[in-house]
Amino acid sequence: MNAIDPNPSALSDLSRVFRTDFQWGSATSAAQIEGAAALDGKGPSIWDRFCAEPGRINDGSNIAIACDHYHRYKNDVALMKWMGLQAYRFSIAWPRVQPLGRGTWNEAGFAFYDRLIDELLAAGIKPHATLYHWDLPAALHDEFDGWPSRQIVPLFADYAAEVARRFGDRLESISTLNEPWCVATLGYETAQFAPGQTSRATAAQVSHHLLLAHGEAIKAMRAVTKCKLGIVLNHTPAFPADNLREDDRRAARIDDGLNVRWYMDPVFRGQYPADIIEHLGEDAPKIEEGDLAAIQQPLDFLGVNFYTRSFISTQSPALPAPGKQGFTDMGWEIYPKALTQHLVRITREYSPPPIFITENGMANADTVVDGKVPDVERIAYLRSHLQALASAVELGVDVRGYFYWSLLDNFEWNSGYTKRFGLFHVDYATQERLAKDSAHWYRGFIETAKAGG
Ligand code: IFM
Repeated sequence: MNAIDPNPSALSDLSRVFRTDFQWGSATSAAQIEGAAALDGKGPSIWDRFCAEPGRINDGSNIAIACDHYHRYKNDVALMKWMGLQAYRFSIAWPRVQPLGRGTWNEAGFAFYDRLIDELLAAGIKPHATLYHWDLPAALHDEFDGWPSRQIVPLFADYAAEVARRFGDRLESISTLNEPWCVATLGYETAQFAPGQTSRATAAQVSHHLLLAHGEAIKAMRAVTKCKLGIVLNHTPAFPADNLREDDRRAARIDDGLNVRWYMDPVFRGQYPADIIEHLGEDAPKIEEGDLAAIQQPLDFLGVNFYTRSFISTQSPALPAPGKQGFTDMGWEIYPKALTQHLVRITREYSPPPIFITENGMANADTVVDGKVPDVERIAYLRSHLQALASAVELGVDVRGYFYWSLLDNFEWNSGYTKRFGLFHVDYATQERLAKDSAHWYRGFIETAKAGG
């Protein structure tokens, strides 16, 4: 029974909507929590570099220590077990297991993930690994510019196959990429993320190389493992601010094309959307014969990361998002209804394989009050998004799992440590973890779900 929820019977009705084998989990990524940035043979990543460039990270911080999960993973798995998590999504730092991004493997790096996976399995938690959550080995960037170069494609496939060969029998799933839209657009067009470049043409080429690397990695992994394989895409559905304005509708369609269809169409239909190719004009990527067939590999699941919607206004000044349910500490509108609508839409348009919500969560200005973190906003966010997910399931969407982002407060990329997404509060000075009220709520919800609602 959930001690901090005023309406436990509603919770049990909610949890009953989901399959009995539904996986309730939480997610993190290597660069954001591990620390140990130069330990045991790990090579530098482009994010280690980016943090060292003045002005790139809002609070001037870096990822040298982060949540020190590298040393505290046993404790962190114990926290997951306490919460009753059935699944945990983490990422493997490519430069930890292959410091130069090619050539020699770093056995000490693999040993860390080996210990982590064993610890999770011993706790009854299914491990879901992601191969690329943005920490490219810096050596690949130095040597030939990283993702803008096609040379990276076979190197990523080699790395993927090696991970699959070593861990495929113990992992529940392997995702190739996390949020390629962010890698390409924020890393190479808007310069908010590493490596901080500002060219739309480069970003478009990067997106193509990411997708190609995904396809080649899936092929290489299929040859060595039976583990379930997929990709994780961030979807921010676009809504015209004024449905009666053709400009708004057209702009929303382009936004959707760049964020959703640019990745979904090649992965599930083997083609890029024609309107976006036209929109990019001379900046459209160079695509070689056979590339699209290579990208369109059969997948076992689709990971969807959902946080908010885009509210598209072409007026000047632009109409602001209404935010009737508020905004998160990132300034993102809370709009759970879009989750239902979007899942129904992609199911209808793409007939994807089973879906996992691989990320969903909110940043909140949490503070510790008398030894507790009363994050009522996060409980409301979590509850409303689980309700939206349940509605999608009732409308026929095949969803198999949900991962709250994130287990711990952690390094929020260019926002540094100023944004707290965690179910556990982290005191970065002491590395003490404290279960927020939302962690207690999620624990109660999972307990209800496990008991059959
Ligand atoms: O922290 C990130 C994560 O690394 C990728 N998806 C969005 C999260 C919140 O911004």
